[in-house]
Amino acid sequence: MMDRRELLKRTGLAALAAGFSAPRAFALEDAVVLPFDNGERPLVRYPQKRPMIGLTSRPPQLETPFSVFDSGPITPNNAFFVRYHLADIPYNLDPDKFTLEIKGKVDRPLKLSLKEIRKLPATELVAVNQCSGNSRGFSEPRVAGGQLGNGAMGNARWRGVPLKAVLDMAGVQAGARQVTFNGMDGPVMEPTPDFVKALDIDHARDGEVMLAYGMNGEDLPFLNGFPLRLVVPGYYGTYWVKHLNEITVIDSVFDGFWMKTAYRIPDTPCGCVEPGTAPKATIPINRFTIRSFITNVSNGARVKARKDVTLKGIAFDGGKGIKEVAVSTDNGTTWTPAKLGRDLGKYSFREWKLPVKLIPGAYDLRVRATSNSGDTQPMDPGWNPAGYLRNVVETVRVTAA
Ligand SMILES: Nc1nc2c(c(=O)[nH]1)N[C@H]1C(S)=C(S)[C@@H](COP(=O)(O)O)O[C@H]1N2
Ligand SMILES: [Mo]
Repeated sequence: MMDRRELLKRTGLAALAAGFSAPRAFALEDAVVLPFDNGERPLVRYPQKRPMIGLTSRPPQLETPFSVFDSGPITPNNAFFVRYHLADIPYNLDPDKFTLEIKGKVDRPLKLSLKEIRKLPATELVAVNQCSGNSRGFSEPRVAGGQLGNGAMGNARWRGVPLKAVLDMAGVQAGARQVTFNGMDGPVMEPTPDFVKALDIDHARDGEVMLAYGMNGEDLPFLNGFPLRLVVPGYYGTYWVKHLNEITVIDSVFDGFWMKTAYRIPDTPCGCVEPGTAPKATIPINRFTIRSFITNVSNGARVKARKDVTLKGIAFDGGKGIKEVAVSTDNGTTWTPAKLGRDLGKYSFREWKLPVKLIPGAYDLRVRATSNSGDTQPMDPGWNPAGYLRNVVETVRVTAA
């Protein structure tokens, strides 16, 4: 017998699947202009999402309108960005038939249903998910890849089970070196490599890496990985495999395309190289660089002169936690510490605010965060061929009048 809730859930999913296959799924509502050449983007509407900045439609890639980040430290599910590589997305998956397989160098290979996973002891963690290519559109010289503004990031409260718990159930064998993660999406054409990512075994068993089914108190939105995704706190989104159904423990270093060739950064202290040059050696991209943003005023805004104007925004890093956020209104000569908002954990956005009083004139407002380990943001952007790791001190130009 199917109860009412179950029925609603199923019909809801069917409607969702229909929404994705209907030609109207990609409807142009309006347009936005990101502040770089060729930055014109349509605002598009997808199931479970509010109008989002459309980058591509096959597969869907949606950027969060930046104003969303001024509405609080948690990014609403319906505004959370979407990134896919491959267009064969499992729109018709049946959560009742979904299984997660754990195999490879384990004593007891497992196949867990969603129900079984949801019965395991749950944990919650607030963490930022950010695409490696976030802000790539600002790279100078320009680089290939999705030309993103600053909206390929979001912060959510994730709920699920520690990956460690499931690996322990399966019994990782001696000699294990890495764990690979594969989701249900796949390439449309044979030669395109499937999207598979890997973590070192110790990282996979750190107790924080999570198999998440919940996001901000709801099921994951379909486009954010329903019914199960990997959450890798502090690490770039590329590791956060969606529609995750296959985990394999291996005794080697995984050499699939998306680890060995793609998503690599220069093996230099800054992860950057001389603009326009190729790195001599590369490593897989890993933890976020530290970043901060002003969210309540944007370029070209007019603010009241000779009155207290409260600037506010967000900061985050790869997991050391934010120690300080400071603001400069005089081109970086002096910096005033802002007041930090509630601490939602070291992987979360941290809100900040600061009242400033400006005499009439034009200003470059700058914001700079420092982490508990002393890492801070550079005044000049670093460059690498894929436009990764951008964390230059952001500037917002305003006029006080
Ligand atoms: N199955 C699957 N998972 C994936 C991807 C993908 O293409 N397929 N892209 C990854 C990348 S590069 C990013 S940035 C994040 C984005 O997560 P989101 O779409 O939920 O915002 O998903 C990751 N997980
Ligand atoms: Mo990404």
